[in-house]
Amino acid sequence: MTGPGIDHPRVAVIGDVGGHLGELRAELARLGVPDDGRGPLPPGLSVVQVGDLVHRGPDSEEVVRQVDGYLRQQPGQWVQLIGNHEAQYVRRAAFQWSPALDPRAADRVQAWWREGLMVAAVGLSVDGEQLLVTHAGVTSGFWVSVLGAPATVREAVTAIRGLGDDPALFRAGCMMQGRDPDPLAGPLWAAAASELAVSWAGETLPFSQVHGHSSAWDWDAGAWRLPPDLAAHAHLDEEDRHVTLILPGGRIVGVDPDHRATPRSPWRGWEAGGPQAVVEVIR
Ligand SMILES: [Mn+2]
Repeated sequence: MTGPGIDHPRVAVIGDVGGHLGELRAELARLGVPDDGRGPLPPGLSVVQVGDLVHRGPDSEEVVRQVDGYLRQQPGQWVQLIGNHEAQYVRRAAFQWSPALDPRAADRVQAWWREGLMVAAVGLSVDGEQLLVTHAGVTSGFWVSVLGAPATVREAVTAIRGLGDDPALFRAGCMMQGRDPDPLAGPLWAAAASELAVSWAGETLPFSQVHGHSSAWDWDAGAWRLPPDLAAHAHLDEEDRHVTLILPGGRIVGVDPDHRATPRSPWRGWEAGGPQAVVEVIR
């Protein structure tokens, strides 16, 4: 049953938090979490956090502690995706980051992965639109060559989770290698413009996607990182700090607020649902 006054189902996809506890709590408070965003998730609200919870800001350990509470106490309402910064703690580190998480927080992140509380993909169905949510997005090359071109979000989620610890999942692209775009950059690393968006140019998306990690818009330069033919189909939402690329078959929504050592403002999660909406989380 849904309707006014009832806690209707809704989903919020929260972008890269980067260790900014105050930013996470402010957004959770806005979504209805009591005690200034420290309390339990309210009925009806599901949160998907796209990964990169940690590292850039000052409070990574406390961010991990709060999320650990949701994953342990309200696992049906918090979906934690793995980002390249969490991957540092579940396998051999791909890059140097200082300061690293303290051992207790690192152990928690490792346990999330081991216990299946942190995953690489989740699906959403919102009023019939199917959206795949991953940290960095699934490129056309990865979709075909690694996943076998699944037609539905449900199949894509199953295929990505079935990869387990396969190195293909963790394959870094141009952001690590610093050179040409890699058509097989994995969904923890694909660069939003040169690897993700460009890979789908001229293709038909099998389904929509939501991702964090990086943005097709350069917030500092105030310019698209996209070639002009793709930029013509891209939309910027400066209030929410979202970027949407409309392509045949669906859309690709980027929700990374691009927090650095200092957080960006304003920003918001990407929300779906409402009194009339039909929302399903596809795990
Ligand atoms: Mn990332």
